[in-house]
Amino acid sequence: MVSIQDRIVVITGASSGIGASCAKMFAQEGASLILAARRKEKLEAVAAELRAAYDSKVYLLEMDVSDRNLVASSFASLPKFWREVDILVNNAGLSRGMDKLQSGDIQNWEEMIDTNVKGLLYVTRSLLPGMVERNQGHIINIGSIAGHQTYPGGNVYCATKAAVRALTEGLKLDLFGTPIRVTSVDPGTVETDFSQVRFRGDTEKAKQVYQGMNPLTPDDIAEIVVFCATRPANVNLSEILVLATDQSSATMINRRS
Ligand code: 8X3
Repeated sequence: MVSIQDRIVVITGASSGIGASCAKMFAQEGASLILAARRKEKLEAVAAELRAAYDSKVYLLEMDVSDRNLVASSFASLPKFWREVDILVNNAGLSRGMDKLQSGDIQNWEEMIDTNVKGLLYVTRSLLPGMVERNQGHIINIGSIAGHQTYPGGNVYCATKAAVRALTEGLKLDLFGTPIRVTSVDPGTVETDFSQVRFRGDTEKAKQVYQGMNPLTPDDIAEIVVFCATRPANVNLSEILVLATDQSSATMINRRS
């Protein structure tokens, strides 16, 4: 394991779920963290925990990744200490609804495309030139099984995650000849507020997603993300599909009740 002590790590969507778990696990390894999310109070709570538990250096960005100008200006105006970002975890993402395409809510589509695809691009476009200039860096995209398999009602969400997969590949091609690493960690069912967001707070529907199965936890994924970031420089984990043992495909989930 290669030390990432004092490395500067940007994590988007860091206020909850996989992002917050990544923040915790990178903090445990002594990294300095730039945490970005829309919800300032939640971000502040995560930061307070990390400062108290690990004495971490944390810088917060209250930011919607789909706000192109805000993303550009937030990263352009980072204080000197924080400018040389070593690792970017593109985690911010969401799903909205599971309607058939013929009855899909166009506003939901926009939100998913804007966050999962455009947001990832805006953040990457802001930070990658510095990595190229310094000849150092690692981009870790959080994809999904949904980028490998399309499931009924998944249409646009699956398309955005297929786009993330293509962008991970494209990045690696465009970075040919540089030492910059590009990784995609693609989870299946992870118990977070993902389903609450998808079903807009319909707790019953959200609960059914995890009903009777043993899902992955955000910590399971964060551990893998940190594993990728701590390999020796000659090792690039390109793509990791991570499923709960109870999940055999996007649609086959073993439920005991
Ligand atoms: C989350 C996994 O299968 O609910 O990206 O789309 S799934």
